Amino acid sequence: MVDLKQIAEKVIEGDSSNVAALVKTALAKGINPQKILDEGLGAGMAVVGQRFKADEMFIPEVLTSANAMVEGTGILEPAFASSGGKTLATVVLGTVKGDIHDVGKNIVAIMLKAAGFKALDLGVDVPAEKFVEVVKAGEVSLVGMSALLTTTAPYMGTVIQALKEANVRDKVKVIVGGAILTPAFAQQIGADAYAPDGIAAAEKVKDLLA
Ligand code: B1M
Repeated sequence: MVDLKQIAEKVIEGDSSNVAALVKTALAKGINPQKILDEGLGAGMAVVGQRFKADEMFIPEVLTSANAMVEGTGILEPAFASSGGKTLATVVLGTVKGDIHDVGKNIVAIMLKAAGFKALDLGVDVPAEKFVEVVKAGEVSLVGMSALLTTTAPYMGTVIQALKEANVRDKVKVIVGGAILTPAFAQQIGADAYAPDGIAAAEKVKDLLA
């Protein structure tokens, strides 16, 4: 019998190969993928989040755990289709036009994948039209934008305006982040949420799409 707590522990340890092996065994034993996600992988990542907030774990360790979680969710993904489990929501991410900083955005992408979302990463220097095109085309539930420059942050507002003009703003939630941003700025440009780091971003996205 696979103990889901063991999966959680291996996520906390950042032990990707054992996470993969245990998730495969759990699936083979017929355990529901949603249960594996919630009580195994997700439970482990929740502890990682708490330890990060308490300064007991730091970014490199958090990323190792997140990568282990991503490994596990990758194995679960095909099983979701046939299990009746919730379909994983897709979020689209990008660093906005004029800005090529991507380290933070990449961390956010990993955290969102670790939280069980499909993260479609558009990269850097992303124009409003590209965000609109992707939202119009598909099953995207949320748009995440990153900006690190005082000069590019206002472009996030331009993207939100473009989503409104394309009549798709209501289809998606919008979350923004980047070192120079504040919750007040996020509110001012009409975003649904602001997050200061990757862990908080994953928590906010879960709340927004609950
Ligand atoms: Co640039 N840069 N840079 N830079 N750079 C900053 C941002 C700067 C603060 C440095 C400084 O002057 N002290 C400054 C901006 C000042 C300002 O506008 N207020 C600056 C500048 C001026 C520039 C250039 C204009 C320099 C020049 O050429 N004259 C130029 C601009 C290029 C462009 O984008 N068009 C430039 C270029 C570069 C490099 C290419 C050399 C390189 C980027 C490489 C890359 O990203 N691949 C670079 C770097 C590395 C930095 C610093 C040193 C580090 C950024 C970083 O990676 N941080 C940065 C100084 C600093 O921030 N201390 C600086 C680590 C990362 C983990 O944190 O990105 O904040 P961060 O992400 C966090 C959170 O903010 C949050 O979660 C992340 C994970 O915890 N978060 C989100 C981020 N996005 C989120 C999205 C969310 C939610 C949370 O939801 C979707």
